[in-house]
Amino acid sequence: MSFDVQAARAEFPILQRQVNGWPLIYLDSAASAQKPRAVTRAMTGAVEGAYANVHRGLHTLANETTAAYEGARETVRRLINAASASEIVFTKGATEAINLVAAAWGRSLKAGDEIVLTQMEHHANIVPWHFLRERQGVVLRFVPVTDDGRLDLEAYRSLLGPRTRLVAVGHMSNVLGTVNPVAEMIAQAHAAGALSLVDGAQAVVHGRVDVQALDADFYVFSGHKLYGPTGIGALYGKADLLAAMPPWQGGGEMIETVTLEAVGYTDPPHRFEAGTPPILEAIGLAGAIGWLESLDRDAVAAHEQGLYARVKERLNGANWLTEIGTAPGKGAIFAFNIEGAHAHDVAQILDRQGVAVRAGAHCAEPLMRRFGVTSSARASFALYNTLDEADSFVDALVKTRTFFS
Ligand code: 7TS
Repeated sequence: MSFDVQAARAEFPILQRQVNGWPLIYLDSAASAQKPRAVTRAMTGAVEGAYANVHRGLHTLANETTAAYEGARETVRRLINAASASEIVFTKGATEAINLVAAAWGRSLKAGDEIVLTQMEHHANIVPWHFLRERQGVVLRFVPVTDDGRLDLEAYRSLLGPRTRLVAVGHMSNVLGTVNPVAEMIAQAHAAGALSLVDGAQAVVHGRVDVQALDADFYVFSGHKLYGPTGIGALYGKADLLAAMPPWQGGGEMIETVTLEAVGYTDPPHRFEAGTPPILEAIGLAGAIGWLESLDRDAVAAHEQGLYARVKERLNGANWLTEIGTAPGKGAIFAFNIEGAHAHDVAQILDRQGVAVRAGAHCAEPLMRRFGVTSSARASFALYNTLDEADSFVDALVKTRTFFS
């Protein structure tokens, strides 16, 4: 198999848009990806064909919708090769999934227990752990980042100790593009008697993930970056860990029995899905995953790498621009600053040329601080971007630079 980018683009009507009189060049997919027709089709199909609340009906539509919702869980299981669909908890996204683990699993942590994080984490994988520091006296330790944007693995090993309870690490940085050696890090965490949580919000989009091969204890991601809808994401947790965890939110669907005196909780995953879940969003996510699985994902990854390589090649020798993150094997994310220019101004001038990039701290303030900047611009590539777009982006950048020199 191979990958036909034009055929893929045809599935994304929004890519036909003009922006400020230019054809849209959407390079902000790391923030949120555009959606293929498979997503709209799946969601519209449910709305117009089979919709009711899940799990609680004895009528046909309720049963059909429940089957579709639980089918979506099976699709997510397949995507990350979990052993069982009951190890997949639907959440609002990666952020909510990490908050769930911090609140439910983290509740038993004691003052002095340690969690190892890294300097390159998204705030979603920092702030929930700070809650445990503030509320329970948990100690946070951070793996430093090298100048080229890798984790200092020697420092990581030295941070692991008898009090380490959890290592929580991003699989792929949303700023640097670095792909971290999580399998190796998880093995070392386990050797130290600690559990692992992997933030796969970026990594799951660009490569195959196998939670069993990684031996990850928890793995989280968001649907909207994976070409799916907003409002849906997943928490994978090993069956025995989820089974031992107390619930987080309470309400309908997560109970076994309720009396005026007591409650009994149901088994995972439903124990962690209080209330009416994001039914249509889960069905839409399954549509996105099904569509993605119809592609040759290795060829897609090679295509994305080719886009990044083209930008790098075209900018070779450009001394007016500094890239943040140059680790070997990094993914197709290009964070940069233009000398003498604020990233927000760069993004606005690019927007006037139809090019959508993100600018700011990318919800990674500790990482920005590590590199001595307060913000950067960031172009992030998706499977629907073309080499022509990569060229146009560089042309637009060169033009943008003239405003500042
Ligand atoms: N983890 C990583 C690595 C991310 O990149 C993001 C979102 C999240 C967690 C949070 O995901 P959410 O869907 O729960 O919000 N990253 C970005 C970004 O890079 N620009 O906007 C959002």
